[in-house]
Parts: sequence; structure tokens; C-alpha cells
Amino acid sequence: MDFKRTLITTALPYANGPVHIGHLAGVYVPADIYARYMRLRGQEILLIGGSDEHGVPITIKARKEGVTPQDIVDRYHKIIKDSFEEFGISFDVYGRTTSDTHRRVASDFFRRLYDKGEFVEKTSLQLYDEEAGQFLADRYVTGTCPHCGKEGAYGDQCESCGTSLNATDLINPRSTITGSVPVMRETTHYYLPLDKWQPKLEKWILDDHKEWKSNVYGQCKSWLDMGLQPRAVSRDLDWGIPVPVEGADGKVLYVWFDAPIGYISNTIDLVGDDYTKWWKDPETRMLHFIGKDNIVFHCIVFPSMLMAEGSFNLPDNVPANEFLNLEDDKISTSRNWAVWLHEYLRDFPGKQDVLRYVLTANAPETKDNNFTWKDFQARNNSELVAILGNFVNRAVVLTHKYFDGVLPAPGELQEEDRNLIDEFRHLKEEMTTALDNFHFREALRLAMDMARAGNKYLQETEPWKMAKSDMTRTATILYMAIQTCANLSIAFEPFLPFMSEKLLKMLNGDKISWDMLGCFDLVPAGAKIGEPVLLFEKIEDDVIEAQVQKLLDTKKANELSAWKPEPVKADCSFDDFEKLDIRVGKVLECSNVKKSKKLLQFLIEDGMEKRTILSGIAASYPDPSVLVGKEICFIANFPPRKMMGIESQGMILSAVNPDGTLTVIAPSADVAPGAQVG
Ligand code: B3M
Ligand code: ZN
Repeated sequence: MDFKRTLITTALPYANGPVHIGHLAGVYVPADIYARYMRLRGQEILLIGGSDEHGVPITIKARKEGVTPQDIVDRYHKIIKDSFEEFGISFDVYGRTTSDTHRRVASDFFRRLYDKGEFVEKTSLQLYDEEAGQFLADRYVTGTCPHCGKEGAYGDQCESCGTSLNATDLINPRSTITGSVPVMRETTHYYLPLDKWQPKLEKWILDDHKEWKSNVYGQCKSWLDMGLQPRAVSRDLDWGIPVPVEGADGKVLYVWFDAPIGYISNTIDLVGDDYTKWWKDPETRMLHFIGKDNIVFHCIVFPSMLMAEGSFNLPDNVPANEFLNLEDDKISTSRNWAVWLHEYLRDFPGKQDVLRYVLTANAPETKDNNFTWKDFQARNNSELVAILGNFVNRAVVLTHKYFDGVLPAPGELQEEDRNLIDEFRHLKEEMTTALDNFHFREALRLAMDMARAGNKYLQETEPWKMAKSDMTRTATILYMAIQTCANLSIAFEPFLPFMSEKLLKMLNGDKISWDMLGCFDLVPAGAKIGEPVLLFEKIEDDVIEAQVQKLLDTKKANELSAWKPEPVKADCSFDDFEKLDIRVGKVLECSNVKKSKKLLQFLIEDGMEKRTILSGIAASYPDPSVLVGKEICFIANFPPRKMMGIESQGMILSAVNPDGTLTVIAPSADVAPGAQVG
């Protein structure tokens, strides 16, 4: 490592909702793993986080709820900050972009570029909502994507194909405030001429950073190949940091201009004037942890801002991840299709590490990946419990059983002992390379291989048998097993910090470092080993089923809210209607038709005689007896029809529900059976 210190930034989540597993897997868990790893290596680092509290998503949410944007960001900033903390994301600072520091820093930054003449002012036609009396930037407008043709693209980005858009690019634009069709109106904005920085960016990324992840490098290359355009960095909105220039009343900084400056402001909030060491010293390297939808902003736009300013470092790497899906469906805040961190912490208290483990083992590092509750359960039960937890438990329990919990001195090492040490040194080397290259899935797998090696060692050496004949050898084996536990507390610390702390406590250890990993004299002979504590516990089926049910309920609620009634059919004359004889009848009997999944057989009192009617509604009435005694409506003059060998004399009327189930239509008060409906 030829740098002195590392500044690690994490994308600032919009404070318009809580964070979910997609955010965690894409950004915060990997950043935290890396930060913890760096700390173990004794590196000087800062992990910077904070909420992004400007931008249209926040004002839209506020408008929907009838509260102020400040109310929204206060609420979610607290939820997000608290849940990150409880989850063990080890931020050195978690700030917010509505802070005084940030307002000042972002404002000064803009002003510096303005004074240097780095902006161009351009007057253009923009979409304007006459009903709302407001320009429609970014997410205030939706329409058809000009690239992929999908409806529902936003004015700043099409979520379907990922293309970044200008609001005026949209086909058939509509205001998301009023739903009206916007008109064009003139307005003036400040533009950062990205094209000016194109040659520098090309050299910096395409020539000098070929080591970047291929998804990141590829996206940058395609942007650069298309040719960069000037980008507006102000907006006509009333929520944001005012443009600090005379005559710019009613204009605020574009959220993507102020948000990355938040990394700087949050550093200043933490270390004051010392921030220059983190941002301007060429021996400091900067890493941006982000999701793939933020690549262009962190690799092209923000670096252009930094180049235009002139005194800041550029990022050294931007290890962006792809997306995580949930149960094979795209995670979505607006559709509530997510596992929310604060809810997870409530439903699974003390199980932070389980989620951290699953999200890392399944991290969307090179392609989109999928989270399922079944996989979550399986990884807990058959990996954390059965491999890691089981090994530590056996080592500690046996040490208590044979040596009263006092670590014995080892005898002479034998081949199996030396193999174990070799294997750990080898795995450590591989792990170090994986971590240095941001391959966290791989690094975690290697850490798990260490636990596997521990189990294999116990399986081979069988101390429970050895104790019957050779206590010296048993002492060596358990000495080795406890050293293995100590190694595991180091190897897993970046991934499972809560487990690591518990384990370290059991071993009565305190300080750990990456240098210590691979050493087999970490716990001294004679040390007292604490009582065995279960590190992981089995997760039962009913717990998982409850989570799956919650998602099924969400799916149902979404279907319901997306449901639209069928369009009205072509005209029907009154004469046509009169031909139908609709009547009220009373259900005397109702039961399933044998060998049919669909049909119910009704016996109806129709005022004249009794009639049998078959109806294909069995799936909606698992217990048909609930219909007995009810009055229903039926068509009395359909010609009789045979189904499953039974003659049906009419048709029961039912309503089709949004989820496809059927509900039998009944009169609103008692009606004499046989009465006509009309
Ligand atoms: N708030 C976008 C997002 O959450 C944005 C990130 C800002 S990082 C400076 O995807
Ligand atoms: Zn598109």
C-alpha cells in the first residue's frame, strides 16, 4: 500500500424512506467490511456517511403526506441513522445535507466555480405545470422513455433501461403533481460543461484506471464514447440550497450537485479544518462505495466538479455494485417491495450478523443477485450454525470438559497441526488479496473455509477419543482448536462484528489485528476460557413463513392498488337487457361437485320449484356451506346445460375481484325468492 490514508465514502441515501437490503448489499455492508478490514490493518481511514435530504423524491413524499419536506427528512434521517448504527455500520460520521455546515460548504463550492467562470448560463424551454404553477424537474415528470419505449420513465432517469434523461426527452410527458400535460416555458440555468473535461476524464479513467471493476469502467466508457454534454446544476424548486448568485431567486442547487459535496461537509463536521488532509493530500486515496445507478454521478459529474474547482483529489476507485432483487422481483420503495432494515432489526433482534452474512455471501458484485427468505434460513442453519457456530462451540465445550476451561500448554506439534497452520496462512493470503480487490463474497467464503478447516481438524484428531488415552495430545489439539477460534474472531470481524466480539470475549481476548491472523499463539496457555455462548441459533420455519407471508400481503396490496376496472362493454339495448330474466333465489344446499375443482352445485329455492345450478366458483369458496341460507341472484332463462353429468338450470351472478376471486351477488335486504331483478 503506497498511500497514507483512505477516505471511504458511501452513497448518501435519500431521506424519503428507510433503508432496505438492496442499499445494504450494494453499498453499506461492503463499505463497512472494507473499513473494518482497513482498521484491522492499522490503516488510517474514515468511513463517511450521511443522508441526502434534498431532491425531488423528498418533496414528492412531503406533498403526498401533506407535511413539509423538513418533516420528512427529520423522520427518515433518524430512522436511517439509528438503524445503521444498530446494524453495526461503523461510520465515523453520519451527517445530513440540511446541516448548516453543508449549506455553507456546498454554497461556497458553487460560488467558487461561478467566480472562476466554470458555468455556462443557458436559457431554454422546460416543462412547466400550469396547474401547480411550477417547473417540472426530474421526478416531477414521467413519460415514455425515448430509448427503450417503456412507460413511467422519470424526467431524470429511466429505471427500466437505466438511461439518464432530461425531462424534455420524455415522450408524452405528464406532471406527477397534477397529472396534467405540461407546457414549455423559458427558464435560465447554470450548466457545468462536462464536455470541457472530457479529454481529462478519458485519460484519468480509460487510461489510468483500467483496474476499475468492469461494470464501472464499461459504463464510464460508454458515456465518454457518446460524448459528454453540459449538465444543468440548478433547478427551479423551493427545496434545496439556494443558488448563491444574485438574480437567481427561486433557484436551488441540483441535488446531484450538492449531495456529493456532502461527503466533504460531513468530513468537515467530523474533523474541522483537518479535512484538507483527507481531501487534498495526494497521499490520501478516496473510495466511493455506491450502487450501479450512481456510477455516472461519481465517475463523471462529481470528478468534473472537483476538476473545475481544482484543489481536491479525485477518487482512486469506485467499487460499484449491481442490484439485489427480493424473491425474484425488483426491490422498490414505492411498491413497498423490500426488507426494511429497521423492521428486520425489530423482527430479528440480535441477528445483525445473519443478515450481514447473507447479504455478503449473495452480494451483487458482478451481476444482479437475489435475496430469498429460504436462502436466508438455509445459510443461517447450515452455514453459520452448522459450520462456524458448531466449531467454536465444540472447541470451547471440550476445553471446559477436559481442562476446566483453562487453556493447556501444547505438546509437540504433529503433522495435522502443522497442516492446519499452513492452511490458515494460505487462506489468509487469499483473503487479503480478495479484500484488497473488493471481492467480499470471495473473502467471506475463504473465512468460512477457515471454520471448515477447524471442523475437519476436530474430525480428524477426535479429542473426545484421544482424552481416553493421551491427555498430552488432547491438550495440544484443544490448544490448537482455541487458537483457531481466536483466528476466526479476526477473520470474521469485518463481516460479522457482533459474533467476533462475543467470541473474543469468550476467549478473554481484547485487541486484534490483521497481522495476528494466521498465528497460533494468540491465546496464551493458562488463560481462562469463558463459558460457551451460542453464537448462532437455528431459525425455524414459522419465522421464515411469517416473513414470506408479509411479502405475499404486500404483493396483494399492490395488485389491489394497481387494479383498474375493465372498460365498459359496447352498448346493450334495453330490449337486449329485457331478454335476461334475473331473479333472486335462496340457497337450500351448496356443495362441491365430485371430481371437479371448479364447480359448486347449488340447490336454489326460486319461488316456483327448486332448481339445480352449477357455478365455477369453488376456488373462491373453500367452505361452500357458508352460502347455505343466503339469498343470491341468478339468471333464470339460460337453456339448461350439462356439466360433469349434472344439468345446470341457470347461472349464479358473481363479481370478479381484483385478485381474480369471485363473490356471489346478494340483495341488500330480504327479498322473496323468485323476485325479478331489473
Ligand atoms: N441519494 C441517490 C440514491 O440514493 C443519491 C445518492 C447520493 S450520493 C452523493 O440512489
Ligand atoms: Zn428506458
